[in-house]
Amino acid sequence: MDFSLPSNPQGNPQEGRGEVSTKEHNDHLSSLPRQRGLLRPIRMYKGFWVAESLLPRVMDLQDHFKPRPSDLILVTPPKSGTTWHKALLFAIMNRTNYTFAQHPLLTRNPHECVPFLEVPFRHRFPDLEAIPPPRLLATHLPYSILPTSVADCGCRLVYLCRDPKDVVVSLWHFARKGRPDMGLSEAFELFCDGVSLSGPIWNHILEYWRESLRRSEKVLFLKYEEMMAEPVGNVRRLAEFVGRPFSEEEEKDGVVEEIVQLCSFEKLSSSEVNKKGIYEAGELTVPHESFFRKGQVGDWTNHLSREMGEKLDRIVQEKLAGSGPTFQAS
Ligand code: PAP
Repeated sequence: MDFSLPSNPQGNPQEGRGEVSTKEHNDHLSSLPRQRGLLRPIRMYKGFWVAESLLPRVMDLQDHFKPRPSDLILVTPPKSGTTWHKALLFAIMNRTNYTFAQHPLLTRNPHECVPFLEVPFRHRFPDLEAIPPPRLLATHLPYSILPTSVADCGCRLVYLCRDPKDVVVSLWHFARKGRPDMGLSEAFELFCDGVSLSGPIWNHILEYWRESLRRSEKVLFLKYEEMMAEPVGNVRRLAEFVGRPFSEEEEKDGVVEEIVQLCSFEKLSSSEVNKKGIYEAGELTVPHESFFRKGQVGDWTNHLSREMGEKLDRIVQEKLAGSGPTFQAS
């Protein structure tokens, strides 16, 4: 994602535009409901909470982003396995370009390999136009905030979500490094009220769930829990979906297992770059190690009471109105 690095695995795009400050946008922005947010101030935009500092970029994307049919976009609510799936998709898409012994993922954080549409990296927005096809991109944006051109152009979306109980716990651990005053119960109540980055999470999930039913050949809906339970089978599924199925020879050579291993929590979290590196996303400076906490299903039971778990389950089930995905009880 560092587009100033000449050895960027996705090309060498120059500094992006991304600084739209038209009066119209600014007036609109300052009229939107505002909250302090867990990590940084957020505003309610088209029914979702978006980081205030990213809104000009989001509006700019809506007006100017030019998706290509060959694009592949990973979409996640924050803390649902983005870093892991950036790594998996990058490894799948680039498997003929690198050996596993000398792979970019051994020396770069996955966020450096796959840019977010809306998040700056080292104070710049990516110049999306300069990335050669097929572009591998990522976003936390809800479907209704994505530029409509994304659906029209027919590019593929991989959507990944996670049990909201584990999401809120992961989010709180991440956020409290910057906001030590934020208690878990306060973060939990805000989350239950729908107040979280790209939230309400249930609407985020529901929008992509519906789209995956409507356009299953273009929108793949995945859950963190099923990826954890069966990574090899699901990496095959991902490769097929993105139009790069594994050949018989690759299967024989164990390429699928190599990818799973390369992107595993243990492997990624133990690399030097992920133990020591820093991720700079505009006003946020985050140690890479913060993206690798526990990587487990059901860790919420160590932090939330049973009543809290039941409350969030009830809210999510009700909001998904019986028509969306379910999350395993743990
Ligand atoms: P982001 O939204 O800030 O990019 P994201 O990568 O989506 O964060 O989520 C981080 C979670 O994924 C962490 O979960 P935890 O707090 O419950 O532990 C992190 O540990 C987990 N994670 C990171 N890498 C992997 C991996 N390779 N396999 C499984 N889980 C992982």
